[in-house]
Amino acid sequence: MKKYPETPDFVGLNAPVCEEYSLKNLEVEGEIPADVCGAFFRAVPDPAFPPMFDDDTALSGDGMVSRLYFGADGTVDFDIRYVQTARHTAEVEAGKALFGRYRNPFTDDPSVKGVDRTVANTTPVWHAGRLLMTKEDGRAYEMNPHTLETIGSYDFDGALKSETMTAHVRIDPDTKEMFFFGYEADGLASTKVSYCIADKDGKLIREQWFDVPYCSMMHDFVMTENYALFPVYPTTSDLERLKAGGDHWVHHMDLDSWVGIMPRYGDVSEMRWFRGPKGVSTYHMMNAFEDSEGRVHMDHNMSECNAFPFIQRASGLNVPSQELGGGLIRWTMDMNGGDEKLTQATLGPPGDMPRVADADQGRPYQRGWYLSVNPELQGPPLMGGVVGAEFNLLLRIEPGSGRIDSYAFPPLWGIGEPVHVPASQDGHEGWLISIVDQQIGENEFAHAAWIFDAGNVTVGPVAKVTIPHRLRPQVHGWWVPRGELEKSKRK
Ligand code: V55
Ligand code: FE
Repeated sequence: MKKYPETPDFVGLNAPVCEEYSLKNLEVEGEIPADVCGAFFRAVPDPAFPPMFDDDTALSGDGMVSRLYFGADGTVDFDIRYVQTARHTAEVEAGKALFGRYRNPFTDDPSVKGVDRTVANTTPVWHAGRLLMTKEDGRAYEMNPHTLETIGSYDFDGALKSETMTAHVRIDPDTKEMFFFGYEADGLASTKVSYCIADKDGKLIREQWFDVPYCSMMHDFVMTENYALFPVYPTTSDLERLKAGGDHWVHHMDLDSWVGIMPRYGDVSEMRWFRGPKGVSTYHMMNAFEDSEGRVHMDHNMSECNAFPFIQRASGLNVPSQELGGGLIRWTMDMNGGDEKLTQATLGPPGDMPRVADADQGRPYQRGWYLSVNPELQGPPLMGGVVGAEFNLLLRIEPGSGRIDSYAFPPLWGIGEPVHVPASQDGHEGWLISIVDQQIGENEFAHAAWIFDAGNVTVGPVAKVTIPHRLRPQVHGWWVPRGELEKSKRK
């Protein structure tokens, strides 16, 4: 039997768990706020079989959907199930891995040629009463949000032409439309990007395609009230390299970054391109908005180089995470001006996993939250997650005033991306829920869900829910209030 490699992607906190299970009535310390009633869905990559190649990345792990359910009676339950992707199903039948390198089908076992190879492991997206497990290299899988059973690959009732769909959709808080895109829309290393709008009922009402300056790993995008923004960073693909069995992505320090901006209900021919700095890399945008002078501001967790060790290796780069630089960066683009210039300002320290309240999407906003690394940590961080070490600092930032509040974790602790739960009380900033991991022995870990008052993170959690089982680190999550879940199309 092949074994999992002894690499950071597969050991310690990242050791595969490979188990579907349910836990009822979890132990709660403190008081769960009444607003916290509903489901915290999480996407967890967990490779069901040792990979074909020992240098594989945690990003290729089979998607699992997990749900932490906060009931109206104060009980908390936990469930986790594999997404039954075509890929997972084929590998279960064979009893071994059949798909090769990250996003390179030319390295697959010939028996699975043509089989959908997405692992649906990045974000559980909730829209129009549907739960979709997404990954940017393919189409989403629809899940039953009550049973966590897989319904199947999702193409918007046959309407979607794009072969891919981002894991980072944007939902307008007023119209409830879902805006999304897909890069490599018609195949590997392509410069074609789809831009799509689904109405509040989930019907695909618009799909247009455009070309980007080069094929880029476009992980996220962002909307304002009037515009769609498509940031492009210089991590690029190449079909010949893929055919030769090479890496999907190489990062280029000497290549420009770009932001394409078009009216959100406009035509792709109206796209305007703004040129950003060379060599920079961003996975997630916190938000974007317009001001009264016709400028568009985009706040994003930028670094000076691609943060993923496996992409750096493929690019002949070796920049340790503490030297990645960047920060929470604001790029400002003047829609009245005629040139391609943008200006850059720093709002906060480096970090990732940004959040704003759903109601603030695309609007001027007073506060946001993201994760960072505690510069004063007197000991080792917790190794694990997709970039090597977990974050250990929760930040609340007021981009207007520059005020930053934080909650720091001790050595050997880590925190996953929070979801934001709105408050019913006027003026209250709501709540944040995150999975918190702690290393308690050589190969032993403890896990809990912590609930913070979003407006007062410095005092620490108001409640902790113990999860008495090994958890592999999640990528992204989504909060679905109970009322929304009940309205779901699937029972
Ligand atoms: C990311 C995650 C992915 C991926 C590409 O967080 C980028 C960034 C979990 O999979 O395939
Ligand atoms: Fe992401």
